[in-house]
Amino acid sequence: MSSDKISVFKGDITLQKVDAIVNAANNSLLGGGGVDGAIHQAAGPGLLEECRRMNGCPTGEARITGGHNLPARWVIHTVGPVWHGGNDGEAETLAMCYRNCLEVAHRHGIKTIAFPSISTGAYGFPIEPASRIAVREVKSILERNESIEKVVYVCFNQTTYDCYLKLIMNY
Ligand code: AR6
Repeated sequence: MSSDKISVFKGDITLQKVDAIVNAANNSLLGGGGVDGAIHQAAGPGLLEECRRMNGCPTGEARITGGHNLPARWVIHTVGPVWHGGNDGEAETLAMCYRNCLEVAHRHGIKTIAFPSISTGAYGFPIEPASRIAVREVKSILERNESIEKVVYVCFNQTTYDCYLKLIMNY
């Protein structure tokens, strides 16, 4: 399903043929479970080697590496907030993840990018508010920035897919 430059896809982000895929990483950038584990698995050991040289990433920021064995040329790693009930600045930090990823993408001339649903797995951010933030932030940047041509939200399960789809259709 797509609305202008934004689309929603159900499946595995590691298979996306886009310029960059986003990784929902942790502060160490040294891999983990969920989408992070899947990306490292598909990219191969070269990704971990490159990540080791980055010295981690603060929450809300983004770092870029090559895609190694992935179809995507780049991986943009961001660290979402851990959900602590919602009064700990989680919403603003999650918004920063999307903004910083698109800022890094813009600086590298990336035109097509795929996002997973950051923070809504192991980090426990509820999907409804998280998807609203994801769509709001991306839309607002695309309105001001002509360089990014396509953003795909890659949803790994039906609930996540339904949430994003509803939001995209209502925009
Ligand atoms: N493609 C797309 N989405 C996926 C994939 C995949 N292959 N695999 C899982 N997801 P999570 P977080 C979805 O837990 O909440 C890691 O251990 C998943 O269903 O991957 O930001 C890191 O190292 C969910 O909807 O990321 C951190 O320690 C979404 O991706 C921590 O987890 C995010 O779930 C980060 O937690």
